[in-house]
Amino acid sequence: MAVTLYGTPLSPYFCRVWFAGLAKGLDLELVIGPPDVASDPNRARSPTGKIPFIEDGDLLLYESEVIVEYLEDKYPEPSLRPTDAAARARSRLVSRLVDLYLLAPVHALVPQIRTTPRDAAVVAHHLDAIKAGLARIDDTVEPGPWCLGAAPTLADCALATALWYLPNILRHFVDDDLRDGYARLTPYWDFVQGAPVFAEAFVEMAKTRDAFRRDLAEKYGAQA
Ligand SMILES: N[C@@H](CCC(=O)N[C@@H](CS)C(=O)NCC(=O)O)C(=O)O
Repeated sequence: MAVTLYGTPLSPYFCRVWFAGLAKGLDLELVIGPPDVASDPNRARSPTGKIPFIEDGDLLLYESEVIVEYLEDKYPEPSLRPTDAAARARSRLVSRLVDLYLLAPVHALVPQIRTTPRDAAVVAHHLDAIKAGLARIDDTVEPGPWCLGAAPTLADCALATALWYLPNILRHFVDDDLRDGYARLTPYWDFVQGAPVFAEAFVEMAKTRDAFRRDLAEKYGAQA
């Protein structure tokens, strides 16, 4: 029986699990909810009220990083874990940096999107944190061409999806692409957005994003 994954391609956490399934060649059954997560009725089944979560028989599991580790344990081959302990720790470190030092400050900006007037100090604080997070990740990865070498790891599932997601929020605050200008991260982003294994997923993610932006434009006009 297939593992069922709930969420939306607009969520970087959902996409992390989706990408892990793709990189492992797993046939995950996707249950796609509305891009506006607040209106997703499936959230009621998740203990945290958040997506993503998976169902695998009787097991309901949530938290994206825990889910991808579960998929690794259940389906060890092909492995998305580096073989030696130090490299494996670095892969986990990249995922942790993405969660705590990149996506956390990105999401902290969300309440400011439609606040008028915005709190300039709060916005500046979170933008600085995002830049610091990107710099830390840039120091940590070693693309070759995947973010930690010749083969994809769980770090790629976290990082590629977070990098894709950034402009969805940051376009409200900065004109520049904050992914530009890094010695390792920028060429990595160039590589991974063209990686054949994720190509169809990136197309679906862009379609979902564009449809959502059209909805927002109807609702909020120029401020969408
Ligand atoms: N740490 C969680 C974060 C999940 C998360 O924040 N999901 C968002 C969508 S991107 C959500 O469901 N938000 C709804 C809410 O917080 O009410 C994970 O890694 O799965």
